Amino acid sequence: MSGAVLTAREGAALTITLNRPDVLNSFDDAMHEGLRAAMTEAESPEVRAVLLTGAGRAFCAGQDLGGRAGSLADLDLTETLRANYNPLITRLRALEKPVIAAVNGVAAGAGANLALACDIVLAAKSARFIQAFAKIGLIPDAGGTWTLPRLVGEARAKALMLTGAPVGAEQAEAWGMIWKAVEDEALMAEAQALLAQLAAGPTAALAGTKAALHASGGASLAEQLEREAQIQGACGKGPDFAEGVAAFLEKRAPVFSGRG
Ligand code: T3D
Repeated sequence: MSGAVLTAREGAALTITLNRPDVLNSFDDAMHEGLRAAMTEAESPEVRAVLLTGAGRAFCAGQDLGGRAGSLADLDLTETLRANYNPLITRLRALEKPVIAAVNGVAAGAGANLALACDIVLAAKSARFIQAFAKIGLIPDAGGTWTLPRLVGEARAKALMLTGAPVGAEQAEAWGMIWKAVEDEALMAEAQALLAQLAAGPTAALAGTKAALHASGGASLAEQLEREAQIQGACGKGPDFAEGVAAFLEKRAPVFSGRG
């Protein structure tokens, strides 16, 4: 595992830390390589919930612009996105377990859109989200043009992306862009508690919930009702449904296996 990305397992809970604090955890090749390895670890069946955060004072400042100095004639950003950001966002969203982002500081460019691709976003009150792309002559990437308008509507997404104006965590919460803004000192404890809760959850049902929600945007009500029926059918045959019902009837906390 590259030092640019750290992973730590506690039981079924995996914490992934972006670890280039001197450059605000901006993406270079080592970071992408480390994230590919971390995603492979996240995809293993032993992992049932994932937390993504940043080392130091930032979450992630997007692409490392230091590596973009000088002649850019040979740079093919289409291929860069296809090779790095696109698979990362695709894998993150498709992960069959919940992914929490603990946004501990500024999240800019692809760093902002990486955070927003996670399932539940907690942010320190001092954190900011910045669609920084227009300031350097690029369009938003890492899925931002898809994710942000779905979260906050086209009017806000467009203004944020065309101006590069920062959004503070509390504003982001008020707009429904993130789940919650948390006092800075409380962020990691709250995120770790949520991680532990989700890692002990009915993993297949949580994965099914994600899948159903993700499919809903492009589906009719009839299609979505049928999708719910299919996924619920599978959940109904699994041990976690039996355990959930037994625990309810026995007035105790459920112990989910996460196996279905
Ligand atoms: O090229 C491709 O592959 C295409 C893909 C693009 C995806 C993208 O993400 S494009 C967008 C790239 N990111 C940005 O444009 C953001 C650049 N950074 C900033 O605007 C600011 O740093 C922040 C608003 C994020 C934070 O500001 P502030 O004042 O809190 O910190 P700072 O002083 O600007 O930065 C602290 C250090 O981190 C500084 O280094 P120094 O002076 O201490 O040696 C700064 O240069 C460095 N840093 C911050 N962001 C980046 C970075 N170094 C390299 N790349 C960065 N993105």
